Amino acid sequence: MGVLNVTPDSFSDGGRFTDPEQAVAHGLAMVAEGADIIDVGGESTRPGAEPVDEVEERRRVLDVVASLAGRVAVSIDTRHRSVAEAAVEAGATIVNDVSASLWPVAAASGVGWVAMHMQGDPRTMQVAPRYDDVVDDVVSFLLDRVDLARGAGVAEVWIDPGIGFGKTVEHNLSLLGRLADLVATGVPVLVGASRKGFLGTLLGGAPAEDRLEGSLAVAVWAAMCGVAMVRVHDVAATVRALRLVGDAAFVPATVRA
Ligand code: PMM
Repeated sequence: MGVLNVTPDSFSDGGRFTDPEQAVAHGLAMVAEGADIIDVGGESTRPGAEPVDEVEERRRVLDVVASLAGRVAVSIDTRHRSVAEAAVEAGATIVNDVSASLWPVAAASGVGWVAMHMQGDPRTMQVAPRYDDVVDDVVSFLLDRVDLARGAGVAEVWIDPGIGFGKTVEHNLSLLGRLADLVATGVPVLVGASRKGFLGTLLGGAPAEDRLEGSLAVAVWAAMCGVAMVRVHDVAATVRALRLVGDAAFVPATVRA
């Protein structure tokens, strides 16, 4: 899944793709690099971000979704019902829902749905995140949401631990270390760690544009844990890394499968 943030203020690519033509071109470039899905978002959810007016969010994303849909599978990254509905109308086939609350939109329109875990909201989520056991808490939250969505008739459901959303570095590492627990639920798992802040911390303070090795390491680790999809900015490098490991003779066939 290639990240296409049509926002002025996302932490790593904010402001680069606010022009719809540039955004579509970047989306198609990621497809050429090997992305299967383009994830279009019009509201930054970075820590501390202020909410965006839904009219403005729709204005940012709809033309881009409409241009890309039909050429590639498009997901809409939003926590707002009206944005999800309009994007599906424009051709998006997955609602990538960082609020884990929009399954009724997916149920009503017959599209896929990603339930991502977040503690709190983007403005305050990094202030003092707390869990009993972060992995158990996240898994049980997500499984509750999966039941609700499936009960409402959503056929394609994904779960995502929400790396960086109300989580300390230790919380993120616990979730990544126990990705097998999420995979064991049997629900396909999506992980988005690309260029995130905890990688900067682990890489000795590296800025967002200098976290490629960390992003690739996590993508490869996630795939080897059985994660079905990774959400990334650096599509070409990620596809190369995943193919290298997936095709490499040193990886036992049982692990590759
Ligand atoms: N992370 C961001 C935005 N949307 N969606 C899912 N499903 N999982 C994520 O981890 C996720 C997301 C924030 O990252 P960005 O600002 O680089 O888009």
